[in-house]
Amino acid sequence: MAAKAPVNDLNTLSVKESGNAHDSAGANGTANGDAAAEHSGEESDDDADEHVTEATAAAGQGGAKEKKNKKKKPKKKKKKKKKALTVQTEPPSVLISQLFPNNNYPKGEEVEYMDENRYRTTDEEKRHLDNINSDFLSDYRQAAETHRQVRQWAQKHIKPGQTLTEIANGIEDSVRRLVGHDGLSEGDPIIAGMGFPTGLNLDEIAAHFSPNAGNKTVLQQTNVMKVDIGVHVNGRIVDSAFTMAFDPMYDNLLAAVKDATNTGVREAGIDVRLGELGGLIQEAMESYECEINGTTYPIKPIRNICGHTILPYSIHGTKSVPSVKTNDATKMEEGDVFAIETFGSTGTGRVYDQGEVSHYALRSDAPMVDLRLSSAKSLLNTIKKNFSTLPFCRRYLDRLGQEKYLLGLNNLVKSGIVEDYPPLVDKKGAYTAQFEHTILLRPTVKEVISRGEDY
Ligand SMILES: [Co+2]
Repeated sequence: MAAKAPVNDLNTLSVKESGNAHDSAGANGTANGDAAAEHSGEESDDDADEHVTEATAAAGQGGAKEKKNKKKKPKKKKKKKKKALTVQTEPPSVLISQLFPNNNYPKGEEVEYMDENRYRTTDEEKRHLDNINSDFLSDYRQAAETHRQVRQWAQKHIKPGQTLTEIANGIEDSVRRLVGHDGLSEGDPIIAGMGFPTGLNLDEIAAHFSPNAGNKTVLQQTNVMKVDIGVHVNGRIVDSAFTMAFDPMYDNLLAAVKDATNTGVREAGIDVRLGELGGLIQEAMESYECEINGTTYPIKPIRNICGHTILPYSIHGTKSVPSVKTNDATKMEEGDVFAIETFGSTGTGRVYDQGEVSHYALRSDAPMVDLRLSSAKSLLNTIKKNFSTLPFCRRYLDRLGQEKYLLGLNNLVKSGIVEDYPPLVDKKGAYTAQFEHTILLRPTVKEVISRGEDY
């Protein structure tokens, strides 16, 4: 999920003086969800061992069918346990904790630090720091594996002719199944599930669009669609996005942005200055052009959308990663979690708020306001219990059974308690693309937690 540039009119080479963003809110320390950690995998492991039939049935249709065919009544008799599923289904339905028992989730791509930080790979103290963070790492890896499995299924099955609503629901239902939390009972979405609303952004819409109830938009062969998916486990949010196009005419646009994002991921590291990193991203992006319907366009980085740090239960931390060169001398630090995201455009390279809002989030610095409107009061309670400061969308309120909440929601936005995130849009007729990874600046290595075979 994209962060707007910290300064509205972001002219090249002068964002802001560094210094104010130096309080390192390292993501490693502040585990918000210790109590919830017990929920993440253990139950399913138990199921897999002792109540295998239930586990498979719960895991998907395959299991359910098996159960039906076996007519044997005396359950006690069969000592031989039925095998729990060890491969993922299509659509995804098997718990990630069942595919990877004992919290042994696959690592992301580990990259050694360079130069003065090379010592970290083997340093005893740094290795110790790394080891005491095992809950943080396993939550992050579980969220990342969920992200990979769901998005790779999505990449295979999303086709023109589908509605954005069915695409979003397909992705979100899959995420919730794989982490084992349907998010329907009070407080459940906070344990694990969607880290933010699924962005399905077409053409000139760069970010923050997700269909609201009743949206009938159908994906077209000519669309360029950014798919931005957030998965969280105990508040550890993996934020990663890719772009889909069905016409090869857009290939260079996609290649430019993939290269720019990978440049940012590659050059990121402890002590790297954010403004300089922006310069490297810009250089990669601007080395491409793309011919669309007979016109050749230079690919511009969208300069007022940024990458960002991620904190527990909070998608936008205090630091931002520009995709153009700036004077921001703020450094990346040990323990930071960054979403490295870049957007390329055939348009102006600037986005504006436009269209109906779908994304919202409770502000972590929300003021104490005496709410007059009772609907706002009760909605705020629902938001706190189910999302805390995780971004949510109107569909997430709908599925919790909330009705006629718009007045209350707008009241919370006006009171400064909830922030709205309108769609971010370049000029009409422009095409935009996005790629994004989440990286952990561990004490010993950089881990590109969301890296997959696909991107
Ligand atoms: Co993001």
